[in-house]
Parts: sequence; C-alpha cells; structure tokens
Amino acid sequence: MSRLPSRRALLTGASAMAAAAMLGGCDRLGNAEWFKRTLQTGEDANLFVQRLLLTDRTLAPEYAEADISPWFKPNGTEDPPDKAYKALAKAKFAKYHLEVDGLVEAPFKLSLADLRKLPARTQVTRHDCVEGWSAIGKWTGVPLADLLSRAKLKPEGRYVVFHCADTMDQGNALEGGGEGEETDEAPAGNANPSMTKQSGSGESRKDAGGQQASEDTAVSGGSPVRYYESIDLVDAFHPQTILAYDMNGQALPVSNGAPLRLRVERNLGYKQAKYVMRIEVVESFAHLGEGKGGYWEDQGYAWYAGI
Ligand SMILES: Nc1nc2c(c(=O)[nH]1)N[C@H]1C(S)=C(S)[C@@H](COP(=O)(O)O)O[C@H]1N2
Ligand SMILES: [Mo]
Repeated sequence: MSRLPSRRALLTGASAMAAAAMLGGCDRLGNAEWFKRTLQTGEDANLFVQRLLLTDRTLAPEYAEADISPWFKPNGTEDPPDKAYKALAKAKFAKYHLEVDGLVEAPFKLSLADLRKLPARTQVTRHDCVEGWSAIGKWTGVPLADLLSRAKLKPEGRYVVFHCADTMDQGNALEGGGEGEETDEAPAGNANPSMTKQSGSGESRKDAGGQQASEDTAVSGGSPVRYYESIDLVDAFHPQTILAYDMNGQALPVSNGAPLRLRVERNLGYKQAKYVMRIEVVESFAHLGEGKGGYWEDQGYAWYAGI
C-alpha cells in the first residue's frame, strides 16, 4: 500500500536536489542565509527548487575582445527626458545614488564612486533585442548577488525590481499606430503582434498628440510611467548578472543607460534595464504598473524572456 510521501519527505528531497544543484555552480546562492531559510519554508522551497532544476545555470557565451561590435546600437530611451535625471547627468553623476531597499534587512544607498570600489566583473556578451538585432559589448560592473547579500534579503523576497529614471512616452507604437508617431522607443518597433495595446486599462497614458514625453509629463493616473523591470532570484544571483557602469572599457554613455544598467545575460534586451536608480526586493509585482513585472510586460511582452 503506497502512501504519498509526506511534505517533510518531499522537502528533504527538494533540499537534497538543491544541494546538488548548488555543487553545480550555485555556491553563492547556497551560502546565503535567506536561501537556507527559504529551503525550510515549504512551498517556497518547492517552487524555488523547481526553478533551479529547470534553469540551466551555465553561463551565457562570453566572447573575445575582438568580437566587440564597433557600434552598440542604443535602443528605447536614449536620453531620459526627466529633469532630475538631466541634473544628475550634467554633474557627471557625482550626486547619483543607487538605492537598494524593499524586503531586505539592511537597505542602503551607494554612490557611483562607492559602486566602483566594489569587486567587479567584466564580461563580453551578446545582447539580443526582440526587434531582431544583436550587438556584442563588454560590460564591467558589480554583481547583483553582492548587493543583495549586503542588503540581506528577507525570506519573503522573491523578485528584484529595477526602477529606472526614464519616463516613457506611451504614445508611440503602442496605441495601434496610425498617428505617424515615431517608434524609436519600442523594443520591437511594430514587429511583434503582442505589441498591440490591450484595451481596458481605462485611462489614456498618452500625452496629447502622442508626442515625445517632455520632462515629467507622460502620466498615468497622475504619476509618471517610468521604465521598470523585474527578475526572479535565480537570475538575480546568476554570476553574470551585474550592474554595469562601464561599457567597452569606458564609462557607460547616456544612450546606453548611464550611470548604471542591468546586464542579466541569457535574457532578451528589454530585461536589460538602463538608468537604474533603485533596486527593490518584493514578494510580488502585482502593485507595480499594470502588474506584469515590467514596462514592456505591461504592454503584453512575456515576463520570462530567457534566451
Ligand atoms: N530604462 C530603460 N531601459 C531599457 C530600455 C528603455 O527604453 N529604458 N529599452 C530596453 C530595450 S528594448 C533594449 S533592446 C535595451 C537596449 O539597450 P542599449 O540602448 O544599450 O542598446 O535596453 C532595454 N532597457
Ligand atoms: Mo529591445
């Protein structure tokens, strides 16, 4: 007479599998206190272990310096229209601070100079935009794992959200076209049918005439719609997930996301948040934007954009 294994037995099995997965390269994750705690909390553990096992944790291909593209095409926002950002840029980001907060024990702020003093990782990788172009670039920055370890995740933390400086103009490409608007902000131009704006949000997020947002004027229900993205903890602790401040050996240009942008390799271009101002650990992203976990996700793109 067979019995279903007890929850405890399942969990023990799950922990064993997780331990095996860790030997395969998740050591940093395995050492984290919150991760051990997560493994003891039932459902979380099962979900988490599933994701570990389903995810190939091998590194994204890394290339030689000779492979670096002579031109890394900027896409989406190339010069954030926001006043606050412009002021920071004008002062060469001397007053910039990255904030790390949310479901963490020890929230903190770091200046760009502070970030540059932390251990860094450099990687030459290929960026793939859903629009159909790719480019190889060299990125140097701080592993996100280090920042999260420093902040000490609370056990409820499941996703990492990147809040960006740039207010988006929802007027282009997303309202079904036909108004002659420019499409330079779209990750896929008009190429992807999933771009069609869903109806029913009940509010127009487009400024009159569908023109470029100026200052803080692209609003939804009165607040600016800024670019944001989110990833889960497996991607967050992946060794190639870094917050890059250098591109091709030089300070990141504004067009590519200065002063700090996410590189979450093995994910499509729109996950690579530029102009990152704040990193927030959350349990759910339901309360952000339209609740889909990112600016483009809110327009219908997949949240999980692994490649
Ligand atoms: N803040 C912000 N991040 C963003 C975007 C954006 O418009 N704003 N565009 C995304 C898209 S669709 C792509 S392909 C890449 C482009 O990065 P690049 O400008 O360095 O080529 O940034 C992504 N991150
Ligand atoms: Mo993109």
